[in-house]
Amino acid sequence: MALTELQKRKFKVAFDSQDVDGTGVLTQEDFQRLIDNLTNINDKPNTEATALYEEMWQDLLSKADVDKSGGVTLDEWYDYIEQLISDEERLDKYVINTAVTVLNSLDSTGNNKINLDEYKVLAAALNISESDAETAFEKLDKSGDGSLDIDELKENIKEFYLTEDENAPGNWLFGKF
Ligand SMILES: [Ca+2]
Ligand SMILES: [Ca+2]
Ligand SMILES: [Ca+2]
Repeated sequence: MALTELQKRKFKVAFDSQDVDGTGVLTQEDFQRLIDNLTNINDKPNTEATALYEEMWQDLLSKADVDKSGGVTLDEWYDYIEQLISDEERLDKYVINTAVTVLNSLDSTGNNKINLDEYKVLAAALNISESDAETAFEKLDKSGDGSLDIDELKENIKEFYLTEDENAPGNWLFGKF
């Protein structure tokens, strides 16, 4: 199953937001910077979230870096996601891990939900503009109660990877696409 044009567009946005230094390759340095930005909220390092993000990076590298160059190119990224989304069990596990990790690192108030201010920390780390972050948050908050709970996170993450509907809210996970 080949990726659709919409999927390629979205997955490139996800790739570019994680390629912090803009080299066109995802490396340990990009992830270290992302992890630092996402786990040092209120100047308190979150060691649990750090460990989870490091595990995600190691998993990505071991599965996506086919030529063992130490980095993941856009083509390697596309192949990796294509495999990920064609394996329902693996995708479900990935979606849950991602949702838990994001919630764990961003929920500074400890209510198991992410509000707009907390989402903006993620958006800033991923180089999403403030106005795009506001638009994205409004769409991702499907219940419209001003926060994202674990179920909304899981739904949106899964939708981001799977949907072929241009208007699906989950498309906005990494901002404008
Ligand atoms: Ca890079
Ligand atoms: Ca590589
Ligand atoms: Ca909500």
